[in-house]
Amino acid sequence: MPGTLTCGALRLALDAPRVMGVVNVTPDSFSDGGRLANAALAHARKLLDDGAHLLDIGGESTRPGAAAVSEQAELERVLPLLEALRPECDQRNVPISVDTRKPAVMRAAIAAGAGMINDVEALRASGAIDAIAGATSPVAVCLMHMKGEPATMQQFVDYDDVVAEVVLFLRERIDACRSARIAADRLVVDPGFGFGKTVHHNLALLRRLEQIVALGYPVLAGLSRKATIGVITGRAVDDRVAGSVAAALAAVARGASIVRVHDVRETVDALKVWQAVND
Ligand code: HH2
Repeated sequence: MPGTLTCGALRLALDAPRVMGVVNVTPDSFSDGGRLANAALAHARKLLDDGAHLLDIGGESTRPGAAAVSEQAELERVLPLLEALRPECDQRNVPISVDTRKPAVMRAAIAAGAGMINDVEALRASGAIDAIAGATSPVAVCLMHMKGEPATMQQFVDYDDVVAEVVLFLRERIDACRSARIAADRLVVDPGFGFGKTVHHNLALLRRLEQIVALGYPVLAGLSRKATIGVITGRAVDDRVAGSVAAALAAVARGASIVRVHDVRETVDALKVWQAVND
Protein backbone atom coordinates (compact mmCIF):
# COMPACT_ATOMS: atom_id res chain seq x y z
CA MET A 1 0.00 0.00 0.00
CA PRO A 2 1.68 3.26 -1.09
CA GLY A 3 2.04 5.94 1.52
CA THR A 4 4.38 7.03 4.25
CA LEU A 5 4.67 5.81 7.79
CA THR A 6 5.53 8.47 10.34
CA CYS A 7 8.21 7.09 12.65
CA GLY A 8 8.99 9.95 15.06
CA ALA A 9 11.38 12.31 13.29
CA LEU A 10 11.80 9.92 10.35
CA ARG A 11 9.45 8.88 7.52
CA LEU A 12 9.37 5.44 6.03
CA ALA A 13 8.19 5.42 2.40
CA LEU A 14 5.97 2.42 1.71
CA ASP A 15 6.01 2.63 -2.07
CA ALA A 16 8.03 -0.60 -2.06
CA PRO A 17 8.13 -3.52 0.39
CA ARG A 18 10.31 -2.76 3.42
CA VAL A 19 12.50 -5.11 5.43
CA MET A 20 12.63 -4.89 9.22
CA GLY A 21 15.72 -6.60 10.65
CA VAL A 22 15.33 -8.39 14.00
CA VAL A 23 17.85 -7.55 16.72
CA ASN A 24 17.18 -9.66 19.80
CA VAL A 25 18.97 -8.57 22.97
CA THR A 26 18.04 -11.64 24.95
CA PRO A 27 20.31 -14.19 26.58
CA ASP A 28 18.85 -16.97 24.45
CA SER A 29 19.81 -15.13 21.27
CA PHE A 30 23.37 -14.17 22.27
CA SER A 31 25.81 -15.18 25.00
CA ASP A 32 24.90 -13.58 28.30
CA GLY A 33 26.50 -10.84 30.37
CA GLY A 34 28.38 -7.76 29.20
CA ARG A 35 28.99 -9.26 25.78
CA LEU A 36 25.29 -9.20 25.05
CA ALA A 37 25.06 -5.52 24.10
CA ASN A 38 28.25 -5.59 22.01
CA ALA A 39 27.15 -8.68 20.11
CA ALA A 40 23.75 -7.11 19.47
CA LEU A 41 25.36 -3.86 18.28
CA ALA A 42 27.61 -5.69 15.84
CA HIS A 43 24.65 -7.69 14.60
CA ALA A 44 22.53 -4.55 14.13
CA ARG A 45 25.33 -2.90 12.12
CA LYS A 46 25.51 -5.94 9.88
CA LEU A 47 21.76 -5.75 9.26
CA LEU A 48 22.12 -2.07 8.31
CA ASP A 49 24.89 -2.96 5.85
CA ASP A 50 22.70 -5.77 4.51
CA GLY A 51 20.04 -3.22 3.59
CA ALA A 52 17.52 -3.23 6.45
CA HIS A 53 14.96 -0.41 6.08
CA LEU A 54 14.17 -0.49 9.80
CA LEU A 55 15.46 -2.35 12.85
CA ASP A 56 13.42 -4.00 15.59
CA ILE A 57 15.17 -4.21 18.95
CA GLY A 58 13.67 -6.63 21.47
CA GLY A 59 14.71 -7.19 25.06
CA GLU A 60 12.07 -9.78 25.91
CA SER A 61 11.67 -13.07 24.09
CA THR A 62 8.06 -13.72 23.09
CA ARG A 63 8.72 -17.21 21.77
CA PRO A 64 6.16 -19.80 22.87
CA GLY A 65 6.90 -20.74 26.48
CA ALA A 66 9.35 -17.85 27.04
CA ALA A 67 9.67 -16.48 30.58
CA ALA A 68 8.68 -12.89 31.41
CA VAL A 69 11.43 -10.27 31.85
CA SER A 70 11.45 -7.47 34.44
CA GLU A 71 11.03 -3.86 33.34
CA GLN A 72 14.49 -2.99 34.65
CA ALA A 73 16.18 -5.86 32.79
CA GLU A 74 14.38 -4.96 29.56
CA LEU A 75 15.41 -1.30 29.86
CA GLU A 76 19.02 -2.28 30.52
CA ARG A 77 19.05 -4.47 27.43
CA VAL A 78 17.28 -2.12 25.02
CA LEU A 79 18.29 1.46 25.89
CA PRO A 80 22.11 1.26 25.51
CA LEU A 81 21.71 -0.40 22.13
CA LEU A 82 19.12 2.13 20.98
CA GLU A 83 21.36 5.01 22.03
CA ALA A 84 24.42 3.49 20.34
CA LEU A 85 22.54 2.89 17.09
CA ARG A 86 20.71 6.21 16.84
CA PRO A 87 23.36 8.31 15.01
CA GLU A 88 24.01 5.82 12.22
CA CYS A 89 20.32 4.94 11.86
CA ASP A 90 19.33 8.62 11.69
CA GLN A 91 22.00 9.17 9.06
CA ARG A 92 20.67 6.29 6.97
CA ASN A 93 17.01 7.23 7.58
CA VAL A 94 16.41 3.85 9.23
CA PRO A 95 13.82 4.05 12.03
CA ILE A 96 14.50 1.98 15.14
CA SER A 97 11.54 0.01 16.43
CA VAL A 98 11.42 -1.28 19.99
CA ASP A 99 9.56 -4.55 20.53
CA THR A 100 7.93 -4.21 23.95
CA ARG A 101 4.66 -4.69 25.81
CA LYS A 102 5.55 -2.44 28.76
CA PRO A 103 4.43 1.22 28.89
CA ALA A 104 7.50 2.27 30.91
CA VAL A 105 9.80 0.75 28.29
CA MET A 106 7.75 2.44 25.53
CA ARG A 107 8.14 5.84 27.21
CA ALA A 108 11.89 5.42 27.79
CA ALA A 109 12.41 4.15 24.23
CA ILE A 110 10.51 7.10 22.73
CA ALA A 111 12.51 9.52 24.88
CA ALA A 112 15.70 7.86 23.59
CA GLY A 113 14.61 8.36 19.96
CA ALA A 114 12.82 5.15 18.95
CA GLY A 115 10.79 5.66 15.78
CA MET A 116 8.35 2.81 16.32
CA ILE A 117 6.87 0.76 19.14
CA ASN A 118 6.18 -2.81 18.12
CA ASP A 119 3.75 -4.28 20.62
CA VAL A 120 2.74 -7.94 20.37
CA GLU A 121 -0.13 -7.03 22.74
CA ALA A 122 -1.38 -4.20 20.49
CA LEU A 123 -1.31 -1.62 23.34
CA ARG A 124 -3.65 -3.66 25.57
CA ALA A 125 -1.49 -3.25 28.71
CA SER A 126 -2.81 -0.70 31.16
CA GLY A 127 -1.27 2.70 30.25
CA ALA A 128 0.13 1.57 26.89
CA ILE A 129 -2.19 3.67 24.69
CA ASP A 130 -1.48 6.71 26.89
CA ALA A 131 2.27 6.12 26.56
CA ILE A 132 1.90 6.47 22.79
CA ALA A 133 -0.87 9.09 22.62
CA GLY A 134 0.88 11.27 25.21
CA ALA A 135 4.33 11.03 23.67
CA THR A 136 5.93 14.21 22.34
CA SER A 137 7.26 12.34 19.30
CA PRO A 138 4.81 10.90 16.73
CA VAL A 139 6.20 7.37 16.79
CA ALA A 140 4.68 4.61 14.69
CA VAL A 141 2.99 1.67 16.41
CA CYS A 142 2.68 -1.90 15.25
CA LEU A 143 -0.54 -3.48 16.55
CA MET A 144 -0.18 -7.27 16.54
CA HIS A 145 -2.78 -9.94 17.14
CA MET A 146 -1.95 -12.51 19.80
CA LYS A 147 -4.31 -14.99 21.39
CA GLY A 148 -3.33 -15.60 25.02
CA GLU A 149 0.09 -14.98 26.57
CA PRO A 150 3.49 -16.08 25.20
CA ALA A 151 3.94 -18.53 28.09
CA THR A 152 0.77 -20.46 27.23
CA MET A 153 -0.42 -19.24 23.84
CA GLN A 154 0.21 -22.47 21.93
CA GLN A 155 -1.74 -24.58 24.45
CA PHE A 156 -5.30 -23.39 23.74
CA VAL A 157 -5.53 -22.69 20.05
CA ASP A 158 -9.11 -22.45 18.84
CA TYR A 159 -10.89 -20.21 16.33
CA ASP A 160 -14.11 -20.47 14.31
CA ASP A 161 -12.53 -18.40 11.54
CA VAL A 162 -9.02 -17.24 12.37
CA VAL A 163 -8.92 -14.54 9.68
CA ALA A 164 -12.27 -13.02 10.69
CA GLU A 165 -11.23 -13.04 14.35
CA VAL A 166 -7.89 -11.35 13.61
CA VAL A 167 -9.54 -8.72 11.40
CA LEU A 168 -12.12 -7.95 14.12
CA PHE A 169 -9.42 -7.68 16.78
CA LEU A 170 -7.20 -5.40 14.67
CA ARG A 171 -10.14 -3.16 13.77
CA GLU A 172 -10.96 -2.78 17.46
CA ARG A 173 -7.34 -1.91 18.30
CA ILE A 174 -7.17 0.60 15.39
CA ASP A 175 -10.37 2.22 16.71
CA ALA A 176 -8.89 2.41 20.23
CA CYS A 177 -5.79 4.16 18.87
CA ARG A 178 -7.75 6.54 16.64
CA SER A 179 -10.05 7.43 19.59
CA ALA A 180 -6.90 8.32 21.53
CA ARG A 181 -5.96 10.63 18.63
CA ILE A 182 -3.04 8.57 17.39
CA ALA A 183 -2.83 9.57 13.72
CA ALA A 184 -3.64 7.01 11.02
CA ASP A 185 -0.23 7.48 9.37
CA ARG A 186 1.40 6.11 12.54
CA LEU A 187 -0.37 2.74 12.57
CA VAL A 188 0.73 -0.66 11.26
CA VAL A 189 -1.18 -3.91 11.75
CA ASP A 190 0.13 -7.46 12.02
CA PRO A 191 -1.76 -10.79 12.11
CA GLY A 192 0.83 -12.18 14.55
CA PHE A 193 1.94 -15.36 12.80
CA GLY A 194 2.67 -18.08 15.36
CA PHE A 195 1.14 -16.24 18.31
CA GLY A 196 -1.55 -18.65 19.49
CA LYS A 197 -1.87 -20.19 16.01
CA THR A 198 -1.26 -23.56 14.39
CA VAL A 199 0.38 -24.10 11.01
CA HIS A 200 -3.10 -24.32 9.54
CA HIS A 201 -4.08 -20.95 11.05
CA ASN A 202 -0.86 -19.30 9.89
CA LEU A 203 -1.35 -20.54 6.34
CA ALA A 204 -4.97 -19.35 6.30
CA LEU A 205 -3.84 -15.90 7.46
CA LEU A 206 -1.14 -15.76 4.80
CA ARG A 207 -3.43 -17.03 2.06
CA ARG A 208 -6.11 -14.47 2.96
CA LEU A 209 -3.78 -11.62 3.93
CA GLU A 210 -5.69 -9.32 1.56
CA GLN A 211 -8.49 -9.26 4.15
CA ILE A 212 -6.09 -7.71 6.64
CA VAL A 213 -4.68 -5.35 4.01
CA ALA A 214 -8.30 -4.26 3.36
CA LEU A 215 -8.36 -2.66 6.83
CA GLY A 216 -6.51 0.17 5.08
CA TYR A 217 -3.32 0.21 7.14
CA PRO A 218 0.16 -1.06 6.26
CA VAL A 219 0.54 -4.73 7.15
CA LEU A 220 3.64 -6.14 8.81
CA ALA A 221 4.28 -9.88 8.48
CA GLY A 222 6.66 -11.83 10.70
CA LEU A 223 7.15 -15.41 9.57
CA SER A 224 10.94 -15.53 9.65
CA ARG A 225 12.34 -18.81 11.01
CA LYS A 226 9.08 -19.59 12.78
CA ALA A 227 7.86 -23.09 13.64
CA THR A 228 5.47 -23.09 10.67
CA ILE A 229 8.45 -22.80 8.30
CA GLY A 230 10.09 -25.63 10.24
CA VAL A 231 7.03 -27.88 9.96
CA ILE A 232 6.64 -27.28 6.22
CA THR A 233 10.35 -27.69 5.36
CA GLY A 234 11.44 -30.11 8.09
CA ARG A 235 14.36 -27.77 8.87
CA ALA A 236 15.83 -26.69 12.22
CA VAL A 237 15.52 -23.04 13.27
CA ASP A 238 18.95 -21.98 11.95
CA ASP A 239 18.29 -23.67 8.60
CA ARG A 240 15.09 -21.91 7.57
CA VAL A 241 16.43 -19.07 5.42
CA ALA A 242 15.01 -20.23 2.09
CA GLY A 243 11.65 -21.11 3.63
CA SER A 244 11.52 -17.75 5.38
CA VAL A 245 12.33 -15.83 2.21
CA ALA A 246 9.57 -17.71 0.37
CA ALA A 247 7.13 -16.80 3.14
CA ALA A 248 8.19 -13.14 3.02
CA LEU A 249 7.60 -13.07 -0.75
CA ALA A 250 4.21 -14.72 -0.33
CA ALA A 251 3.27 -12.05 2.22
CA VAL A 252 4.46 -9.17 0.05
CA ALA A 253 2.67 -10.62 -2.99
CA ARG A 254 -0.56 -10.46 -0.94
CA GLY A 255 0.00 -6.85 0.07
CA ALA A 256 2.26 -6.84 3.14
CA SER A 257 4.20 -3.56 3.35
CA ILE A 258 6.85 -4.64 5.86
CA VAL A 259 8.40 -8.03 6.56
CA ARG A 260 10.10 -8.69 9.91
CA VAL A 261 13.08 -10.97 9.22
CA HIS A 262 16.30 -12.32 10.67
CA ASP A 263 17.98 -12.87 7.28
CA VAL A 264 17.98 -9.33 5.92
CA ARG A 265 20.49 -9.75 3.10
CA GLU A 266 18.69 -12.70 1.51
CA THR A 267 15.25 -11.09 1.91
CA VAL A 268 16.38 -7.75 0.45
CA ASP A 269 17.83 -9.54 -2.60
CA ALA A 270 14.71 -11.65 -3.10
CA LEU A 271 12.49 -8.58 -2.88
CA LYS A 272 14.66 -6.69 -5.36
CA VAL A 273 14.16 -9.46 -7.91
CA TRP A 274 10.44 -9.75 -7.13
CA GLN A 275 10.07 -6.01 -7.60
CA ALA A 276 12.09 -5.85 -10.80
CA VAL A 277 9.71 -8.43 -12.26
CA ASN A 278 6.66 -6.52 -11.09
CA ASP A 279 7.95 -3.16 -12.31
N1 HH2 B 1 7.35 -12.15 16.14
C1 HH2 B 1 8.20 -12.24 17.18
C2 HH2 B 1 8.47 -11.13 17.98
N2 HH2 B 1 7.92 -9.94 17.70
N3 HH2 B 1 6.51 -8.60 16.36
C3 HH2 B 1 5.67 -8.46 15.34
N4 HH2 B 1 5.12 -7.27 15.06
N5 HH2 B 1 5.35 -9.53 14.54
C4 HH2 B 1 5.87 -10.77 14.75
O1 HH2 B 1 5.51 -11.72 14.00
C5 HH2 B 1 6.77 -10.95 15.85
C6 HH2 B 1 7.08 -9.81 16.65
C7 HH2 B 1 8.85 -13.55 17.50
O2 HH2 B 1 9.94 -13.71 16.66
P1 HH2 B 1 11.45 -14.12 17.07
O3 HH2 B 1 12.38 -13.05 16.67
O4 HH2 B 1 11.71 -15.44 16.44
O5 HH2 B 1 11.47 -14.34 18.62
P2 HH2 B 1 11.76 -13.30 19.77
O6 HH2 B 1 11.85 -11.94 19.19
O7 HH2 B 1 10.61 -13.43 20.68
O8 HH2 B 1 13.04 -13.75 20.40
